[in-house]
Formats: sequence, C-alpha cells, structure tokens
Amino acid sequence: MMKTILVLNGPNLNMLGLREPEVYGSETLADVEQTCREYGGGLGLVIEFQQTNHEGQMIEWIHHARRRIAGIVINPGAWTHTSAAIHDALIAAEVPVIEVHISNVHRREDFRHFSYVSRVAKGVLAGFGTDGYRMAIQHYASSLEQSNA
Ligand code: CA2
Repeated sequence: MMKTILVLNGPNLNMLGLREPEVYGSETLADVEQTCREYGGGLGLVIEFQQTNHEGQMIEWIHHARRRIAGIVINPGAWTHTSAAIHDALIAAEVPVIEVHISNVHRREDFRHFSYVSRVAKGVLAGFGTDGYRMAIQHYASSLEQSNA
C-alpha cells in the first residue's frame, strides 16, 4: 500500500508569494502544494497538504495522523516559537516529524531562534526556501524504502 506523508502549514503561510517575496520567495502555497504532490508521487508517496490559521485545527490534523501517516512535514509558522500545544500533539501522534522553515530563522530576530517543534523533530530544514519541503519528502522516501528492505 502507498505510504502517505502529511504536509502541514501554519498561520499566514496562505500569504506565500503575495507579500514579502524578499524573505519567502515568489512561489504561492498552491505552487508548493503542486510541487510536493508531483515530487512525492514520483517517489511513490501520497501527499496530503494542509494550511490553517487556527491552532486547534492544526492540533486535530496532527492527532488524526496517528497510525495513518508515515511522516509529517510541518512548517508551523510563528507557532514554532510559541506553541507547547503543537509540541504535545506531535508527541501524542507518534509519527516522525520534519520541521521546515522557508527562511533561515537563525539569521533573523532572536524570538525566531527558539522552536518548540525542534525538540520533537527528527530533523529541521531552514533557509532552503520552498526546496525544504521537497528535501523533507525525499528523506521520507529514502528512509521508508530502507525500512521496507
Ligand atoms: O521561514 C518560515 O518558513 C517561517 O516558518 C515562516 C513564518 C515565521 O513566523 C517563522 O518564524 C519562519 C511566517 C509565515 C508567514 O508567511 C508569510 C508569507 C508571505 C507574506 C507574509 C507572511
């Protein structure tokens, strides 16, 4: 059976490509979704792609991943730096997590240097623009292939 990767995006990422292109690039979130679906599909993965501006909705999607999803790719947006609730939900889901940031958060304001999510992530990608999403999917494709071998 095809494995599913859940790609989650937090607050304001629906604005991608519409404002601040110098920080976040010119691709829209719909472009990123299409790239993830095509790239993941080519690697034999099903991609579920979601964005929300509501923290409770994000927590529900993370809970629903339990025992159903092979890996989570999450750009938690500003919740990265504030949300113990998302940290706790990711632990409860018991699904591997890769944290993605389009910008290099460590080159930016101090408040972006701390992440609640990194503590529970297998790996973190920051500063590779939207390529980070593909890099995370590629990692799951190769690690899932190895675990099937
Ligand atoms: O670099 C990233 O991917 C971030 O997760 C993006 C968040 C920010 O709070 C994190 O510190 C780093 C912000 C997402 C907002 O995205 C926008 C995109 C275009 C225009 C306005 C906001």
